[in-house]
Amino acid sequence: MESKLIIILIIVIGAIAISQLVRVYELTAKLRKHEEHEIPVRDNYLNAMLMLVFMVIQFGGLIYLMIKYGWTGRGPAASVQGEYTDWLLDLNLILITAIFFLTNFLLFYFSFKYVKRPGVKAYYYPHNNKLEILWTVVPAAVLAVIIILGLQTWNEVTGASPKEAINIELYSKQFDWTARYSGTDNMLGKTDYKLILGNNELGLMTEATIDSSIHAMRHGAGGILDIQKILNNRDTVLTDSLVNVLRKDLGTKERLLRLLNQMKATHNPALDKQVYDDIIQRDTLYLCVNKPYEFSFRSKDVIHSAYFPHFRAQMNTVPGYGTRLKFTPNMTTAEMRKIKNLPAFHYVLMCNKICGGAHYKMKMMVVVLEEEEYNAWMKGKESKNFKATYFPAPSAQAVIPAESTAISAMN
Ligand SMILES: [Cu+2]
Repeated sequence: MESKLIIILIIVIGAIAISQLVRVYELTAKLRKHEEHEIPVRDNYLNAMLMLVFMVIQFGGLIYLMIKYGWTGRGPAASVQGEYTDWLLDLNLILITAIFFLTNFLLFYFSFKYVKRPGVKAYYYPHNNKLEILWTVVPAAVLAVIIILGLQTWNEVTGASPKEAINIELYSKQFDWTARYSGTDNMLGKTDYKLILGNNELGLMTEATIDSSIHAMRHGAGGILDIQKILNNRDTVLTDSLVNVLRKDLGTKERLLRLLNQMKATHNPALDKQVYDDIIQRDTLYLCVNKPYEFSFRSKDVIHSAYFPHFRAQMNTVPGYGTRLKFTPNMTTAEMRKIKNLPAFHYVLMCNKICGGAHYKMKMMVVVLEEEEYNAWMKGKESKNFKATYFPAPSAQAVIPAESTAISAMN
């Protein structure tokens, strides 16, 4: 408290001192019969020199940084689409850099050259149509070229994937990424948020997952039957506010149950196999070099953004709204390690939208493999598809269908 007071006091006294000094300077100038707006010739020449010095420091600094961190500081792109966008960025950067040097040179050099000299009057030159046309048409033409090339690149990068593209879903939530490979059929099975349960975190849709969600909604902990039991128990006294909360919760769950029953009625069990061969993968995303990938995104909670800096790809993930992105990795992790001379380098997928407290660590490692290595990895994964993880042991496999028939009998 005291130290703050002293700091404020120092600032106030400092301001008063400066204003008094300025006042003294003005008065002495008056005594010397010298008006304050009359700048001495010596000061003008000094300022002109400083203009040149500033220009040299500015240009030198920029060139130094470009040499130190590489021309753009980006490093090589690791995808086909990334090479297109890098080409466009380089073109823009070349133009911007050239114009920067040219305009800044003119600005500072002319300030130096045309310094005010005693007895020299400035030349009055108010207007020139030719010049006006020149500096309107040339930037317009350059901008048109940039925009046309930009639209072309945009269409290439965001356009539809080729048919043979591998489908992968990336599911975002606070604070991690889960990948879902589409399995042997290259088709991602259907999903619904209402099916999200402990053993079905991505809400995949099959007859069995619908049944277990219906079961959980009715019989699970905090389910409809539990709430009804509390509300109907005449031996306990509930406060009004608690009754309200419970009734609201009950209403929501009854509505969800109705929707689940509708889902069950319209679900086509023939589609289950699209879900069962899907492979859920955490922590590391494995990709095959030179294969086109089509990524679909979902979000469980808030808006996240899937950012693959080395592949120059980014897309928001939005709750309740699917988004997509494509790229073809064209450099394996091993190749990039060699180019960067960093033996421990890894590609990453990061969240690029401030999405909450642990946003900073919401990332997934990405490993790009040669086709052979990738196929070997995938072979090991195929036996761990959704079906295998959802029905872990043969004994459990027998229990769940029995349970589900019991549930459908109850409904
Ligand atoms: Cu996030």
